[in-house]
Amino acid sequence: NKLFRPIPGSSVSEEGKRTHKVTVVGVGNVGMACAQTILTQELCDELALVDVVEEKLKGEMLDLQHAAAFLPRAKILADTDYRVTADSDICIVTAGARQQEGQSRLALVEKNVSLFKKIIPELMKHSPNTILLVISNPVDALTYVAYKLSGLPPNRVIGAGTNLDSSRFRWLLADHLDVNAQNVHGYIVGEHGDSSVPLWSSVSVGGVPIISYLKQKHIDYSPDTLAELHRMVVDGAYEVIKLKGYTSWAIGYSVASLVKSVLRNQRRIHPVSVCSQGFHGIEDEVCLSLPAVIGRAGIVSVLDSPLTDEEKEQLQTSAKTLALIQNKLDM
Ligand code: 6V0
Repeated sequence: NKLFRPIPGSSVSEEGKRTHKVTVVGVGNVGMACAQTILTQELCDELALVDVVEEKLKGEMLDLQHAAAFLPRAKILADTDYRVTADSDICIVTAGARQQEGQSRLALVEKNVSLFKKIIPELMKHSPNTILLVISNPVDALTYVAYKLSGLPPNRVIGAGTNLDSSRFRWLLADHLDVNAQNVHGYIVGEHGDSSVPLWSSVSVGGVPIISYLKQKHIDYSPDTLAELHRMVVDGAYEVIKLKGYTSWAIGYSVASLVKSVLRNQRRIHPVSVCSQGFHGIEDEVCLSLPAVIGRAGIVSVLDSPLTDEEKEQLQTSAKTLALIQNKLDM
């Protein structure tokens, strides 16, 4: 290549100077939504894709590579061999079975645990210092499985958890109040699924704590209305799956937001699935979502939010539901 020549005497080797490498395992609807959101947000300069279906994998790689003139520069690699993932800063696992219409996330557990037994050791072999970001469902049980199989410290294993549920929650409230969802702060914690818990006591809009505001102004609100709003969050994924067969865009953005917090050391607070034993009276060794500060080290810390007795009780019930499933896992 004689078109470009270095200035004589300069040293321009970029060997070992790569900044960010992200791996996505599973190039289905969710994996590709994550990949494309990460690329458009310029979060990595190397993206490795892995799947077991070779043709689809290569097709997805080429399709993304063909957008090179319209995307920030990134090297896009794909292979069924995990060597392609070497030295990844983050490995996002989206591989596995997904829910069919009406099926609960927990029904997927056995199949996806057996996939994780193959995937996680391979990722660790090639990127022993990575941060694992678990997306496959049931995400809490699989975050626990990934934590156990990887041997990583608990701060380096993150489950996407209720990051998405909380966005659905904030969107519903924002839509109702006709304001921007980014000015609505509210967390859904616990299981990413049917036993999740809305932390109503800490919901605030523009800094105004909503429940105490309503009480102070003697504005009537019925607990049924709040319960209905939470039910809409829980049913959100079922509704999308019924309508289009799978969910993809919102989880893609949720994952890109987590990747950004890690790789840019943003220290933003996200509700994500973490080892929660010891928080809020949770006795079992389970992974479930709690608001956590996320930065370059992964989970920097967990926010010990003051919960009402009712919220604490619901969270402990969610933990028990997950412990029952985890105790039955064949690991
Ligand atoms: P999909 O479109 O069926 O894609 C799954 C992909 O995994 C396919 O391309 C498979 O070939 C691939 N795959 C299967 N086995 C392996 C293996 N051993 N190694 C590598 N790749 C493999 O499913 P979709 O992308 O819709 O969903 C993926 C997972 O994400 C499912 O478990 C969903 O339930 C889960 N989701 C989790 C969400 C969350 O908030 N945590 C949200 C949405 C979906």
